[in-house]
Amino acid sequence: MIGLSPWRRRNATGLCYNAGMRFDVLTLFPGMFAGPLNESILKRAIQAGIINVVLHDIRAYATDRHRTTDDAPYGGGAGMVMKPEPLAACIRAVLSMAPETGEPSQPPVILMTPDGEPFTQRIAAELATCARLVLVCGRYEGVDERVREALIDREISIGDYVLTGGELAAMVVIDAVARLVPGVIDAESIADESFSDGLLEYPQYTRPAVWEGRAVPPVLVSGHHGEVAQWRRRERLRRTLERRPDLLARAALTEADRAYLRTLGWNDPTVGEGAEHSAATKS
Ligand code: 6GU
Repeated sequence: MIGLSPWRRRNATGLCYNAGMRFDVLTLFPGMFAGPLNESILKRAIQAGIINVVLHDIRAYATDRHRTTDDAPYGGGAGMVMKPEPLAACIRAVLSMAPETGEPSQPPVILMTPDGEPFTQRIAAELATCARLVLVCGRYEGVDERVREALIDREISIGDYVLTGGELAAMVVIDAVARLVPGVIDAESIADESFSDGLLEYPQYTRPAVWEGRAVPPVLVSGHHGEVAQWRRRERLRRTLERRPDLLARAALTEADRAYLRTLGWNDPTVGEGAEHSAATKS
């Protein structure tokens, strides 16, 4: 285990954030985590002591000779269910492991499961304010419901498809949360990115200026910072309208944004009879 003292600070906005963060992962397959944690940004953050990932093998908490962790479902049906005893013993053992210093409360215990709450950037940001998270990876057809009732605080899914287990989903959560922990990547990339303001990203280009006959948009090499900013904003709006029009309803849009979107055929929900009616009833 890499030593790390999770402690909390408050920034100017009064929000809690961490100087470091610990993830405890409970899994039957700890080997699945070696690849993602040993490359690139997560590797560097772990080496720097900014994040700490502690893997716990649920099978080590099985007490029978065969170290059984699953059993057939009551009522019949296909597949196997994770037995309550080894999983509960593992969760309780992890919760009893004293944090190194200063942690104010018990960490949330989160079950990775396809019937959980859909994971979003908003949830990633919320989880990134925790000093410590406990991620439980479900396997087989599911987890005994009584363990969920007794020991699980929250259930998260990473999308509407079925994985063979929660391990890849836990890695997705660790990756999305870890990059929001101060010091893991530079703050500017976070502030700038898709989803933080509800719009998709603008297209990016790097050298050469012409590649296989395709030129970079001239505005980007013009040196006019104001025009570059306007072009990028419009590209974000155009892309979001084309690919994810559902996001526009919740995006932070200026009047200029709305005017531009209308030139692209967007149906502005604040313009028209419904909006006029609600404005009239409010005043
Ligand atoms: Cl968290 N687990 C599994 N097994 N499948 C999933 C998932 C989680 N999220 C989406 N599909």
